[in-house]
Amino acid sequence: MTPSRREFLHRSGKATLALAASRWTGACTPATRPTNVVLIFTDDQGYEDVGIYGAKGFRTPHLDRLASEGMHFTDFYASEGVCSASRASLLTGCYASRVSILGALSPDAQVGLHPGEVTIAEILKPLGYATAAVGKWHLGHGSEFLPLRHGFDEYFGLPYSNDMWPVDYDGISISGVSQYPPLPLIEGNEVVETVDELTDQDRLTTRYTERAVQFIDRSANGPFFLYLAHSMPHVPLGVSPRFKGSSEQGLYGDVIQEIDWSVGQVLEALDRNGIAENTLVIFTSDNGPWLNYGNHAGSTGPLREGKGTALEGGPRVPAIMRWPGRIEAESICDGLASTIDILPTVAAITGASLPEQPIDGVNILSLLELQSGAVPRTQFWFYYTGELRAVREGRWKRVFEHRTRSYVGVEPGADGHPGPYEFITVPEALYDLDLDIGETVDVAKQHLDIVNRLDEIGEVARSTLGDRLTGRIGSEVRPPGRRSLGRSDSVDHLAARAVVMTSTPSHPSYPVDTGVLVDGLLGSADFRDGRWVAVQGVDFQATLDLEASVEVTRVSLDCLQVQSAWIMLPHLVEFSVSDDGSNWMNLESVSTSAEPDPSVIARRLSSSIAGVAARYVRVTARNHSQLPDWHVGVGGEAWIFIDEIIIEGRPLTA
Ligand SMILES: [Ca+2]
Ligand SMILES: [Ca+2]
Repeated sequence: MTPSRREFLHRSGKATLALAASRWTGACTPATRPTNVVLIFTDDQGYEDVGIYGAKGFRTPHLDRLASEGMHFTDFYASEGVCSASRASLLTGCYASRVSILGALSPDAQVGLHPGEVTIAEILKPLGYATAAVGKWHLGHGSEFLPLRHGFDEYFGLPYSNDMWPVDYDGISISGVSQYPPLPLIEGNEVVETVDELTDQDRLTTRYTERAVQFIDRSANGPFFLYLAHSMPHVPLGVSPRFKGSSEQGLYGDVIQEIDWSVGQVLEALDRNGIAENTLVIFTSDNGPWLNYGNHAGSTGPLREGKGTALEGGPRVPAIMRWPGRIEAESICDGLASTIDILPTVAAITGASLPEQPIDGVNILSLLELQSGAVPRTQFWFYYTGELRAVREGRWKRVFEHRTRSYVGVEPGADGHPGPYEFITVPEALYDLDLDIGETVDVAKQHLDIVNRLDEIGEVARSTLGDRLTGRIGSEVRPPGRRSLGRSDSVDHLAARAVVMTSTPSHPSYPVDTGVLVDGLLGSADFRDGRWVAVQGVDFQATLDLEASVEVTRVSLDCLQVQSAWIMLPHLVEFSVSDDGSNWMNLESVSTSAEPDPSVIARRLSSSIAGVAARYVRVTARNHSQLPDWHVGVGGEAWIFIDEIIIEGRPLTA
């Protein structure tokens, strides 16, 4: 392995830390004004895609200035290499698995950041901070999840990724059926425009910047928190005309140069208002580059793989923090730190209260202040969509065997078109990131004691936050916010707590006890909420024993439809009742038609009868088995998701 520039940075960083610590004697005066916080978050910007980190083919003078006036980090991690998970962590100080925001939420997602989760904006509000979110949100797009519900006074931006739109890779609108609705631009909770063309994408960075600067100008007198989350440089790339062709690299470089200009505008606004001294500015990225986009993707430098992986190129990102008078100029931090540490650090700086619920972040003020020997973060857990793929302690990274996307050995796309992924199994290994930042040499055999210790850390992670690789359920996982189906959460009826016998258990991917069918609780729009019994490609039958005869007047079955997730209403539901368990009386069946319908609904399918004495009730839900012709998954196995079997009537009078 040839020594990389990163290794050089690493070594020089240690020297700088040591030097700085000796002349940094804590002589700073206490801030007389509250500290403002500006958090700039870019999308898919690679570890190397800032001048000071080694960018090639474009320049970032404003980011480099930010670093020269503050600190930049060599070992800083977004929580996961994917958008929604990363953002949930940034704003809550929690690993994404703790708050159950996994992957990248799609426009038909029925979950979002739980309204009870506490964000950076929410810890600052009680202190009188003005708060604004500008740009990409991606933590749920319904008004119940948008920034105004999470502590922000104002919001302007896209609710999810800018490629979730009905436009093809050439920028041409898709004429037929698209997976995606028009891409909304949101002000507050309202859609004010749609982003329909590449020229609309071109304006996003400048429009976000104008909003951010307006907010700073308006809020300069009081403390404020600005969260500026650029949609760029996520594909499809867009750049304003004055930056088009401005870099040697091409469009990606142009886009970064406009983001850099944006950073300069923010810094200028702080200077103009005389508040640079009492403002902490943080710049980082949500995950590594989407490498199969070739010249429309960034670079990880020496790191292995990129976005969508738990190898270093996925979560390790550039990070710069400036806080004049408190963070030494031109300092470099090679301590372990993460986006999840920003919330507790901001809390420590501002005196805000931490959330009452447990979080995973730690206060890294000691790193910012170059306190000698400070190691506020000793470990990092590399989750990806619920899988614990690796853990790090100090210089050591223990990778657990897992399947992953890979960009190695496949030809990337170009000019806005993606190339394919490879999928590989990464074997378990131990890497020494200080000597081998590229994760190339497994040193597990030479360090069995370290392997054992990191395996124990992995076990702690699994028991706390779960692990889909080993089928573990975490004891501290909290649920996501779930979109309401606009109805009560519970229902009272005669079959509550009846004995249930079913033709099949719920599918192993949705391991739900069939007792949920009569627990009086109704499922939400989130089919993963643990309240729906799921079967794929087969019919489902349940027989209830009410343990005594009752007078039944109506039998109903609650069924979910999420066609985009291949969940259909049963095409037929049959009902029958019996008083002795052998003589059955069929009630009227209910059929549904399988028409295209994008709405996520729960339909209660019912059959009424004149009061009949019955102790047993049987419900049979007939599946489509195969998805119909019009469905994108035509011929594939359809799912049905069913929940409560509701028995109405009255007890028999003696
Ligand atoms: Ca991203
Ligand atoms: Ca139920």
